[in-house]
Amino acid sequence: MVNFLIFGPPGSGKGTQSVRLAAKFNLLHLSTGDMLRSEISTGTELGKKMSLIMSKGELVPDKVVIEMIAVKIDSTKGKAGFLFDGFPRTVAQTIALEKMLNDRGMKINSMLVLDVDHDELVKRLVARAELSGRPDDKDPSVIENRIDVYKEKTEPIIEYCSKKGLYQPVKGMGTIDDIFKRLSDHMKKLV
Ligand code: B4P
Repeated sequence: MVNFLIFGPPGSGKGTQSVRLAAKFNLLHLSTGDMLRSEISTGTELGKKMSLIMSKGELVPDKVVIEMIAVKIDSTKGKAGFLFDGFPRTVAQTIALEKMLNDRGMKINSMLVLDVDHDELVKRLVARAELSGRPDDKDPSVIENRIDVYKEKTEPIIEYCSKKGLYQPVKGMGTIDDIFKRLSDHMKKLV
C-alpha cells in the first residue's frame, strides 16, 4: 500500500484534486471534511456539535476525526493505498495516523502540499459558497479564521513531516488540469 497526504490551506484544492487522483491511482479517498458533513446531514447529536464548531471555522476535536479514520482504514480492501484529504490537521492527528498505519504494517509515503496565494484561497471559497451553500464558506470572517487556524494548528505538520523526508511542495496556482498533472507526476514515482 502507498499512502499519501494531500495537504494545504482551506480552498487550496485538496478535495477537488483528491477525487481525480484517487480514481487515477486506485486509492481510497478519505476526506474528514466529507465524513463530518455526512455526520451532520444525518442529524445525530455528534453531528449537531460538529456543525457548530465547523460553522465558526474551528477544528473539531482530534478524538472525533481519529476514530472516524480508524473505522475506514479497517474496512478497506482492493485499493493500492490511501489518499488522506484534510487529515491530519494537527500534529497530534499526525502522530495518531502514523501509529494506526504502523500497527497495520504501513506508513505515510508522501505529503503533497498545495501552495496557493491567500487572495486566491478567499476567491475560490467565496465562489464555492454560491454553489454549495456551505456555511463555513459564506462568511468572509469565518474564511479568514479557517486560514488562521490552518497557520496556527495545521502548518506545523509540514515541519514535522519534513524531518521525515515526506514533504513535497506542489504549486497549487493555475488550472485544475495543470495542478492535477503536477500532483500526478509526483505520485507516479511512488505508486
Ligand atoms: P474540508 O472539507 O477539508 O475543506 P476545505 O479545507 O475547506 O477545502 P479544500 O482544500 O478541500 O478545497 P476544495 O478542493 O474543495 O474542511 C472543512 C472543515 O471541516 C474544517 O474547517 C474543519 O472545521 C473540519 N475538519 C475537516 N477535517 C478535520 C480534521 N482532520 N480535524 C479537525 N477538523 C476537521 O476547493 C475549494 C474551491 O476551489 C472549490 O469550489 C473548487 O472548485 C475550487 N478550486 C479548486 N481548485 C481550483 C483551481 N485550480 N482554480 C480555481 N478554482 C479551484
